[in-house]
Amino acid sequence: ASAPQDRSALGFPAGFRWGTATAAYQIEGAAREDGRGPSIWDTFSRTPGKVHNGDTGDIAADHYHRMPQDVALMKKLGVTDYRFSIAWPRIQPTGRGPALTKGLDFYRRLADELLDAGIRPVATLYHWDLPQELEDAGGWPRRETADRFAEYAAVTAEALGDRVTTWTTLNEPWCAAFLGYAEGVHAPGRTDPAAALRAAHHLNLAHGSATRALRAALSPSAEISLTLNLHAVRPLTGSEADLDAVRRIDALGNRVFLDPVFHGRLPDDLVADTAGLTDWSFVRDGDLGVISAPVDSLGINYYAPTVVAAGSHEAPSPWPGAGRHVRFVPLSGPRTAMDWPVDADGLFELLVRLRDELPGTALLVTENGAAYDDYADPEGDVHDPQRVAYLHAHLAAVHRALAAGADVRGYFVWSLLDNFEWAYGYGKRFGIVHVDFASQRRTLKDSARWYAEAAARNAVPPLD
Ligand code: GBH
Repeated sequence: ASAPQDRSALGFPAGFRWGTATAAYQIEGAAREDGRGPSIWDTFSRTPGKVHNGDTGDIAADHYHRMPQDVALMKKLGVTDYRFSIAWPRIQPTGRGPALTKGLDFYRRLADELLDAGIRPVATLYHWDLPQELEDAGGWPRRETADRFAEYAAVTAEALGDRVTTWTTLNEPWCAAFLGYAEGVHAPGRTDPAAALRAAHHLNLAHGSATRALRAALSPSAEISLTLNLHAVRPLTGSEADLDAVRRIDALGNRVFLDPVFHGRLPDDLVADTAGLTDWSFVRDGDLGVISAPVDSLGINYYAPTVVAAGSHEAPSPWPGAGRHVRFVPLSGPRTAMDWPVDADGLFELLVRLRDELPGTALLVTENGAAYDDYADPEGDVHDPQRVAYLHAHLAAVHRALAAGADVRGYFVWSLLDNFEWAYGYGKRFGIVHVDFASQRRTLKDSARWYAEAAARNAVPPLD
């Protein structure tokens, strides 16, 4: 279902940002160094049965000790931007109080290395590593966590704002709230749908309060953003019942964040659909005004579309209140090693929707990529033709969206390095750079060379 194969290169607008992305817990390791406190992912991954193979992020890709080498790799690839996350428990080990100099120093050095290499640092403040003490005090379902986040944002931006001018508050609050507190497959592993809805609101509030703090701490030209994993939801058929299933998943997967942040309102249908779980009285007067503080761009993470029909699915589920109304329909066709379908049209659909719904908002594809089983030839070169094809198809979809008038400013491949893939541990590899986790040796995959060519030409090269 994709456009006919274009044999020539697809040119992108001048200044298009070609980035790579990572997250602190997935690559840094050094979990007990320089005063870093425990996060909910340390606790979760060390709990037997939660993560594939008992893997943890204790060592991960050892990026904390190999950061200059990893930046040198990106310089070699010629990327313009690097999206990384800051580990909150390196800055405030308990989620409160003064910032640790050693923690800030690591990210200062990272930013300096990037700037020296001509790469723009794009810092995400929260990619899921909540300080454990804040979870013990109630976690995201508790309102105070949003206040703590705004303080963390302020101290971090004050320390790094001279070097880092592009900031993202949260990565994928949907995952933090619904995989973490409703389905329980991510930290902290709770299965309480009502708590997950509270978490979603407090993540929105955290985003808004942090945006306010960032504006106060940063120069007026700083770029402030939020990254959402928006769902490209499609109905199985055009029936009214299937369209209602789409509406429900769109509310719980997309509008629960888009409407408060961009329109200062809660979706009425979401409130109605979840009435059996909560009355939403945790939303206080003024909250929606805080949450809708203007942002400079929206980050979208896209992997695969979602097809739904009227029906039901079992608990625990990440979809509070939708269990008796929605059935998830597996898409046929090729799949990645995650068993996620490959369908670049979903990315096009999302970008065109945002073109229409959020005119004037710059868009960034802050994550896109695929896990595949790579293979090394006798010379040790790592080949990943399926990843190259995946990236090609999705960048072609971005190109089509640009031609259709979507204001897409950049694309960040997930991920620079093979890393700790959350509940899947080290079993799934998303990197364009292979990591041998025994030796910590990095090897460019074919996809890295292909992506470097795209960045160099500012165009997507044809597949051969
Ligand atoms: C991102 O989350 C994370 O930000 C990143 O840290 C992570 O490593 C990366 O993706 C890869 O997983 O079953 O076909 O409906 C991704 C969130 C939510 C995307 C579940 C895929 C299911 C696809 N994911 N979703 S499907």
